[in-house]
Amino acid sequence: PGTEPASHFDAVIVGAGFSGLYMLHRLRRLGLSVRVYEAGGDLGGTWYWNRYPGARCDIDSMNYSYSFSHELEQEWKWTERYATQPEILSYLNHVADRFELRQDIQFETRVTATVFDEATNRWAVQTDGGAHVSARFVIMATGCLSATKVPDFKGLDTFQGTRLHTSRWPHEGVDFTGQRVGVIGTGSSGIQVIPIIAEQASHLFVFQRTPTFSVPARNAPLDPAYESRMKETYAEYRRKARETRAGVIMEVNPKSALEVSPEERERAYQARWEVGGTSFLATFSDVMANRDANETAAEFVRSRIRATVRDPAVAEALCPRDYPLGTKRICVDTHYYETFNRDNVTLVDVRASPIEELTPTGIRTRSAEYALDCIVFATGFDAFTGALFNIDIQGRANASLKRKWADGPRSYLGLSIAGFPNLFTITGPGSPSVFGNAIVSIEQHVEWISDCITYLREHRLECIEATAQAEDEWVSHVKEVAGRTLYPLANSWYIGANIPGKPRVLLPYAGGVGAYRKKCEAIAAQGYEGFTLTRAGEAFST
Ligand code: NA7
Repeated sequence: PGTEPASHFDAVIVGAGFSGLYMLHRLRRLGLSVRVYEAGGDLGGTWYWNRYPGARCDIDSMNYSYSFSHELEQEWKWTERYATQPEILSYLNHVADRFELRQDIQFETRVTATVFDEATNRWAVQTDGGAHVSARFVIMATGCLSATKVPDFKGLDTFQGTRLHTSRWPHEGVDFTGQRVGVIGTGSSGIQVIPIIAEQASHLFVFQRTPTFSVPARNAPLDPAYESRMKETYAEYRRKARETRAGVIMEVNPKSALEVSPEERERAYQARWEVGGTSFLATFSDVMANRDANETAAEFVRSRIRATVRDPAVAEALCPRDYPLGTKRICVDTHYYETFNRDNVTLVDVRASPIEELTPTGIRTRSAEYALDCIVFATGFDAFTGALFNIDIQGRANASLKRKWADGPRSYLGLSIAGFPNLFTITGPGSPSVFGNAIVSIEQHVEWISDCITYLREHRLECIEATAQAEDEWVSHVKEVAGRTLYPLANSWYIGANIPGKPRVLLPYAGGVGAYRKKCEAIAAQGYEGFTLTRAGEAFST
């Protein structure tokens, strides 16, 4: 950029989290002019916003990191098995410094609209700061869990105390000492923040609608021997991880949970429970595939809850029953269930007695009123589509993405959308991103997109766009694979059930990270099969 602010870019990237930062790095290496717009005051995306106490990744730190730079992965030192939010944020800042990324990012700027101009084959991009720029390519690195959700409770704005959302936590932190606090929500965010607030608050009320399955994290300082072993074989390890179902290497027991004796089953679950973390799901080969097998794992977790929580009625209320284990993302906790043994913690079952309204002084359920100084919403996100719909995206003939996706998202590979040329989504609906280690998917998407842009340049092509037929086939395939899983049995954000009125569609692709990668590679190798490629003035489909 010269002295005048540039208004034409090769690419605009929306978002400066894990996806946007790596996308910027790759496109700059191709020599493209790039501008990143980021709504937050600084980089980090998920790890910028989710600053609530106890926020950690549920994938272990040696896996939840970039693999694209050998030097980076060798020089960075994680301190714990599961990294905290501040540590992941400092890692991303280190990455930004190391690859000099900041200069192309404009913070505190939200993209409000982007419209495709068929005359010039360019996107016009508008921001809330009043900028109007144009770009050949637009890459949505907006994240699948970034648009926060606060339920539309009656009286929401009348509450006079402090109202917080886990994903919009004040940077200066919050001191709950001496306060009566209510937490609404018991998903991953709730189960992480609840034990910590309980240690500070005079009283904590946990408003639980659906009990969650949670396995212990068994977090610990990173073992230096493990770290050096991993670093010695990192390249090979990462290569193998990319081929797995979930982007992480897990020892999957090849046996069925139903073929072994009850004693062997119990021993196997207990062993994984002791190790901690999500590999509990791989205790048997069919835990995530067969309802009866799944029930044996679910019952094991319930037995652990009963063994941990002293009050039998509270323990029963904490036991999930109405969905298979793992079909809502399994939680990974540190002393979550134990927290309910504290005298200053009360579990409020809002399934039995729903929240009717917020009042100036607290929360009123159907059967009781709770006086509170602070309400923490751990109520999650409008996943996958929320952040995209917050932008007015218009493709050919000013067709709006929101209208196109009214009955559920439609894309080709979760990367590209018919009628929206040169627009890419990273971890978009129809991609496997959130099943397992998101970073593996993010790197794969970014590399696929940058290879695609390289291909267009080398072949002097101006536009790439998914064909309607390829999109239809992908949407059917995603749906067909979803139908073979247990995921549709839960009311989760995976399936849009947490947002009133949202179409019930399994948003991520459940066919596995490794298989998906192979498909994407094959499509590219065949000259971008299923896409229409346009040389200025002419078009041809492959
Ligand atoms: P989640 O997993 O969507 O959890 C949200 C929680 O909030 C969940 O327990 C919900 O209960 C509860 N909730 C939502 N709306 C209400 C209302 N109206 N009343 C009572 N309770 C409500 O969000 P998280 O932030 O915890 O985690 C999201 C992902 O981030 C996580 O899966 C990881 O991948 C990282 P419900 O189950 O809907 O009955």
